[in-house]
Amino acid sequence: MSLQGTKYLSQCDVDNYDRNGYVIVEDAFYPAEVEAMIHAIEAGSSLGPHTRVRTDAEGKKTKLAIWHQLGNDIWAAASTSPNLVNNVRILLRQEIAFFHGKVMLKEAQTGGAWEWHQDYGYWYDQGFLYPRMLSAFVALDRATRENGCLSVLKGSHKIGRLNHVQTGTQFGIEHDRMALVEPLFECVYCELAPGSILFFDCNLLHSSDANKSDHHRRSFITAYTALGNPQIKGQLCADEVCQSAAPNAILEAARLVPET
Ligand SMILES: O=C(O)CCC(=O)C(=O)O
Repeated sequence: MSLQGTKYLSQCDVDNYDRNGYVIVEDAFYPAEVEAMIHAIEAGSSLGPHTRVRTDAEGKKTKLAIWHQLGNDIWAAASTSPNLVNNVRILLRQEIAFFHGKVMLKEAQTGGAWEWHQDYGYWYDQGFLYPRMLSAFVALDRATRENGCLSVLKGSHKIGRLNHVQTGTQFGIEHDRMALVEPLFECVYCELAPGSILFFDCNLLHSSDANKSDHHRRSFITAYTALGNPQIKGQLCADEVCQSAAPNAILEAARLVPET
């Protein structure tokens, strides 16, 4: 479905999300907003101190920048964009808190894979009691099979949380269990145009291949929890209502909107 302005997910989209574990919203961000985010990545600005490297099973590296606090920059504006947070409220059917945001830098020819995993495989260990959580993957470059778009196992969120083991410097599903699970579900390659969003349940099995193309695959992923999801304290905290930014906040943060 396409947002075309300020439309939100319909009941049919929510039903599809419940059944399949994911839903795609095409063209949710305007090209100028996507360009502003790409520019922010290329300029380095606020991402530098948050950037880490993760290694896949074959030793290939992929970079990501992750933050758990909303600052006062383009990434805070993007993470709280109405297209994201109001649709997350619709999908979770309740008030939400921001958990974290990431910029994924899967570089041309070198960017590594992400092994099959569930986000709740990580987040359970980070102390969240209920899997009432989800991620939103926003394509900044076109995401294709060749450059390592996200693959999802449709409907696999219904299997519940599986154990994760270390593979490279990532965590993934145990090999023997994955061999059993994979043939049970349709694998969908989520090819996305820049500015499109893939919302997916925290128990949906997903992975992505290495980038074998000459084009970067940069994306922006934000994670949210239902507000009030009990959490073991002393860990990463997500317990404040996530406010929605103004519709033009991304362009304002990039100083592309003239002051009046
Ligand atoms: O960016 C990717 O290719 C995979 C990211 C991912 O699986 C995740 O953040 O959970």
